[in-house]
Parts: sequence; structure tokens; C-alpha cells
Amino acid sequence: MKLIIGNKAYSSWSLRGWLAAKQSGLPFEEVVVPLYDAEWDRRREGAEFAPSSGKVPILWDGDAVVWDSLAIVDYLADKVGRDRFWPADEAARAMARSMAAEMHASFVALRRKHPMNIRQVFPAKRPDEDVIVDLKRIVELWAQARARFGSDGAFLFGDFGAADIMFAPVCTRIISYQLPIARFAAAYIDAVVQHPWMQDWIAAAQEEDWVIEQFEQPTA
Ligand SMILES: N[C@@H](CCC(=O)N[C@@H](CS)C(=O)NCC(=O)O)C(=O)O
Repeated sequence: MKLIIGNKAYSSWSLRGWLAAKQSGLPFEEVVVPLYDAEWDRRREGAEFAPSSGKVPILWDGDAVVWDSLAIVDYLADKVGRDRFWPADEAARAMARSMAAEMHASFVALRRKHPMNIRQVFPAKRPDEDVIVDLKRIVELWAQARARFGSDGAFLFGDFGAADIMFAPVCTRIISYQLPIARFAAAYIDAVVQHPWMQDWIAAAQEEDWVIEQFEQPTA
């Protein structure tokens, strides 16, 4: 399998796709392409990018191509077995899938006003109201998952899984922008960030030379 991703410093959807590939346990080749560099327009017109019309992540598996982070989670779960990604318990799985889908489709204010920059910690400042609304909903979801299904481990449903993968870039944004968060949520964020795959990703992001100025400013 070959996974094409964007800058580890900035590409939140790539982080999700990459964590999904790691979670599958399958070997994969990783190709990191710098977003929006001088070659970007030419590169995204190439055959490897055509299926996603130039967005990352893209997973190639022989003739099969999967773009979009949540589709990559589903594809890999089909391939290696659902239980590697989703809780075995039906009620827990229903909630985990709903949370992953909501993360994928929502929280636009948080995503737009606080783009991922894993290398930075910006000065703390009160977030906009719409970001506060997003954070409130996210923390409610985390609290419910942890209280109902997470008691066996440090993650939303106990073990690290698809729901944690989808929320991982939210955890790094909360750190980068010093967003206000409940204490239990800080412990969850710490567990996610300390996960060995996250540590590998963060270390690789620190090594990247690429800088995208628009993501280097404290926004909102
Ligand atoms: N819904 C897609 C979003 C993919 C996406 O927007 N990726 C960004 C990088 S984080 C991208 O490729 N942006 C380049 C562009 O839109 O031209 C997913 O879940 O993978």
C-alpha cells in the first residue's frame, strides 16, 4: 500500500489517514508531499492525485484507491477486521461511528479558525464564540464516550481506535492554540499526544523544512 499525505506539521486529514494506516498493522509506503508549494498545482494534476482531485490523504492499494480520511478508516477496517478500529460492543460502536462521522462533517469554526500547526504553541487568547460552541460539543462527546465506554483504557472507548484517530488533530489544535478545556479532557489529550505513533508524527513534523506562512499566524 502507498499512502500519500501532506506536511506533517499542517495536514490534519493526512494525520488521520496515516494513523489509520498504522492502526491497520499493514506495511505501507509513505509519500509526503508539501502542500501549496511551487509544484503543487502541477503535482495535483498527476494521475496519483486524480481520484481526490488533488487532496490528501490518498491510499493506493494495488488497483484500489481510497481518498478521504474516513473512507480510509473504513477500507482498512474491512481489510484487517473491524475490531482493530471500532469497539466490539454494539452500543459503543454505534457511538464511536457517530462521533467519527460528526468529526468528519462538523466543527468548521474550530477547523477553519485554528488550523493544525503541530510545531507551534501560540499565545493563549479567548476563542471566538463559534469555536467555543464547537469545543463544548467535542468535550461533551468525549465525556460521554469516556464515561460510558472508556473505563478500560485512556482513550475514548478504552483502547486507541478510529474515534481517537478522527479527533487526534483536535487534540493537537487545543495544545497549539492553548484552547480552554476541562481537566478530564486534558488527560485524554495527553494520552493521545503521548501515543507512540503521535510522537513519531510530531518528531517528523519538527524535521520538516517546509513553512506555510498562513498557518504560522495565530488566527481568529
Ligand atoms: N474530507 C477529506 C479532506 C481532505 C483535505 O481537505 N485535505 C487537505 C489537506 S489537510 C488538502 O488536501 N488540501 C489541499 C487542497 O484542498 O487543495 C478527508 O477527510 O480526507
